[in-house]
Order: sequence, then C-alpha cells, then structure tokens
Amino acid sequence: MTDKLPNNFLWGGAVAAHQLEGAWNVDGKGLSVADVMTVGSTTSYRSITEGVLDSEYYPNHEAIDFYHHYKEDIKLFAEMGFKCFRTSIAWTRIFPKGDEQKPNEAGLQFYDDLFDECLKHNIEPIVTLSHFEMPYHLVTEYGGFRNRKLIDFFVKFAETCFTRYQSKVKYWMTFNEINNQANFNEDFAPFTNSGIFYQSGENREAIMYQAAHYELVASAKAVQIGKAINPDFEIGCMMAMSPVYPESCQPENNLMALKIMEKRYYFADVHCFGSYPNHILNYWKRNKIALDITDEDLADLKKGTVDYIGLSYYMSHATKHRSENSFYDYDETKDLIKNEFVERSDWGWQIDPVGLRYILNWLTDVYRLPLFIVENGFGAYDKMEADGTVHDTYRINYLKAHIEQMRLAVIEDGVDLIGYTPWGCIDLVSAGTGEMEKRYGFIFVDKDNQGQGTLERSRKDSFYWYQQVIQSNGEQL
Ligand code: BGP
Repeated sequence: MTDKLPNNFLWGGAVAAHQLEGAWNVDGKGLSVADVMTVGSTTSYRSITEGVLDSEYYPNHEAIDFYHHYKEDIKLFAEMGFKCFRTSIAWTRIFPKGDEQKPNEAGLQFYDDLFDECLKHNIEPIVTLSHFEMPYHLVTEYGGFRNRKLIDFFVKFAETCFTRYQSKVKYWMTFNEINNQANFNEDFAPFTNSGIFYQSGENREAIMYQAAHYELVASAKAVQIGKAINPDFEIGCMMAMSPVYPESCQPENNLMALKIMEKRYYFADVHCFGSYPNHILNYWKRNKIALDITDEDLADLKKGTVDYIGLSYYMSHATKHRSENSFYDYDETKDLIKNEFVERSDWGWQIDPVGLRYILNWLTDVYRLPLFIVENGFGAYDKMEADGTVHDTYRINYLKAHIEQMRLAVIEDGVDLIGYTPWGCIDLVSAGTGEMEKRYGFIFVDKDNQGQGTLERSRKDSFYWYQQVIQSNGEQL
C-alpha cells in the first residue's frame, strides 16, 4: 500500500503525428491514409483515384503546423511541467511509400530534432509506431494489411526507428488502439492501422481478423527486434479500453457483456500471452473463418510479448441481450445501449470516471503487467473570450474526476501504473471527425473547421490547472 503516486510517475500529454504536424508533403514525406481524410466524418476518406485530392479540404495537411512550431509547443509543455510527451512517428516521413529499401533522411532528422528538443526540457519522448498513418501506397499497391507482405514493411520501419532513436526513446508502442478495427461497419476501416478498403459483398469479418493477425505478428516481430537492439526498451501494445457493462443483473445481459468484452479485447491476450484465447478460436470455427496463420507466426507471437499495456480511456458502454439473438451475433450498432447512470459529451461519449478505475483493475487482474494511460480526455467546443482566455471548466472537471479514480486504482487497489498522458494536450485535428473544433487541449490553437486561423497558441484555464496537478504529483486536483 502506498499513499501517493510514485515519484517517477510520468505525467505528460499525448498526440499523433498526422493530427498535428501538418507539413504533409514537406521534406520528402509521402502520402498517408490520413492525408486523404476530409473534414466531416470517418466515412469521408477518399481514394486519390477518385481525383478529389486537390478539390477538397484536408484538415491534417496543415493541422496546427507542429512541424514548424514544435519548439514553441514543447516549451509550453515544459511550462506545464510535463515529464513525458507521447507522439507517433509518421511512417511516411521515414518511408514515403512504405516499400523502399532506404529511409528518407530528412524525415529521420525531424524526429531527432524533436526528441532532442524534448530531452533538452527533461521531457521523455514516448513513441507510437503506427497511429493511423499507413503509407497510402501500401493501400493502393498491396491492399494494406490484407497482405502478408505488410509485416515486413512495418518491421523494417520499426527497426529503422529503434536503431536511430535507441538512445533517445525508451518507451514504445507498436499499433495504436489495435482493437478498434474490430468494428468493421465503415467502408474504409476507420480508426485503424490496417489500411483496408472493404469491397461490397466480401466477408469483412474474415478480412479484419486476417489483417489483425498480420498486425499482431508484425508487432511481435518488432518487439523481438527492438529488444535485441536495446534490451532496456520498454515496448508495449496499445488498446482502446471501454468496459462494457450489462444493463442489469439479468444473467443473459451479463453473459452478453462478457462476450462483447472477449471480442473487443482478445488482441490484448495475443500481445500479452503470445497466443490466441480459446473463445476466439472457437468463434472462428463456428463462423467458418479460416485464416492464414503459420507455425512460424505462432512462434513469433510467443517470442514477441509486450512489456506493458498502453491504453486509451474515454468512456464506458452498456449492453442488453436481444432475445432473438445468439450470444455470437454481436453488432456494435444494435447491442450497445445508453447507460442512464452517466452523462454524455456533445459527441455522445459516455462519461464514466469509475469505469477507468474498473478497467485498470480488470487489466491488472487479467494480464499482470504494468499499465500506462496514454490517452484520456474531453473533446469539447471551446470559446475564446475577448481577452484571449478560455474557461474550460468542463474539461478540468472531466480530467479531475478521472485522475481521482486513477489515484484510487494505484493507491487503494495496487495497480502498477507508469504514467498518464491526456489526449490532445494541444488542440489538434480530431481523428474521428476530421474537425479542429472538437478540442481536447490545454493549449488553444487558433484554427477552425474551415482551416481559417492564425495558428496562435494560448493557454486555457486547464493549462494552469494541469500545471498544479503535475507539480503536486496528482495531490492537488
Ligand atoms: C483515439 C485516437 C486518437 C484520438 C482520440 C480522440 O481513438 O487514438 O487519435 O483522436 O481517440 O478521438 P476523436 O479525435 O475522434 O475525438
């Protein structure tokens, strides 16, 4: 038992390259899947073959131009007292098309400079290798992770980064929210690292499981290579965590909730235990899903287990068993219901701080590994006052309530937690909607959904609040 967070607890903030860097075609960078995403919704990805690349507004092409403002922004993070900063390495800065033999030196140099700048301010860089940023060429030429060849392309990218930044980066994650692709309702597998456009009439589920398998093998191979390059590396997976509660204690509802949890989180079993759980093997068998999984793959999964679990946490879900259904016909659009006990954000996300404590305990019980909350936050419409201030009390309230539960998980429940990096510590482009005005930051950036604005940075009320949270190691909320 402890009565406080550990002294070396990593407070910081999190972003992803494509959501804030901009400079989408600068210094040799190639086109990524995120570069063909227009403002509006997750369904607004367009193929360049449709010829829309020059005629629509692509919010991430400039984003907040972190590429040219990173020194100013890191200085602000340092002012808040950040101990760490989580970002991703844009794959297309390093391998513009993804299948080249040699990396792009200018891209490598950018991250050297960025990490040096962090280290200068005693901020430890935490790196995600794949955060929805696959080279678009790998999609059009190979079909994304439908294709086994993608394993080698990813591993080469990972190895290049591990080698280059081995003395600057200790904490790595392979695929951001790898389990989000379990929802395959959209044509372009959104929120995923898979790079898959689904064709009509094909078995999406089978394709998703196959792609996920190749990603899991790619991750396991990367872990092995990373550990060989630097045994001190801590290499984690990254899971989108939202507990699914039964609507009531009716036994069928409880079983339904369990079945949904199994399907959402089997990815963590593979990452952490190096093998597939029985329930998913059984599910594939019942649904006649036959996958390309070799003995060598299985050996790789065993050898490439992760050191810790990185997780995002925004909300919880609830479910109710539909009596006409078997427990195997789970459909996100019908089986997730409103939870009347919690409030919702403007985007309908269910706000549930206790769910964070619950999921930290659940992960610890099941996987027995250190955890790292690498995303948590409140997307909201902010209003800048005439005097340049932003009174984002709603954001402070959200974060405060979640940090309270996080502390209880560590202090009362004994959860081994490495750190906490709230999402979008500076305003950036939303991954889900492509909008600028779904804001998460402690720092306001003057830019709107139409791409207008000066890009000027301003401190919100939450900036000063978080500064004091870090300074008191989470005691003064
Ligand atoms: C996670 C992603 C992030 C981020 C966040 C908020 O799913 O890892 O990239 O964007 O969610 O989502 P949104 O931007 O849709 O509000």
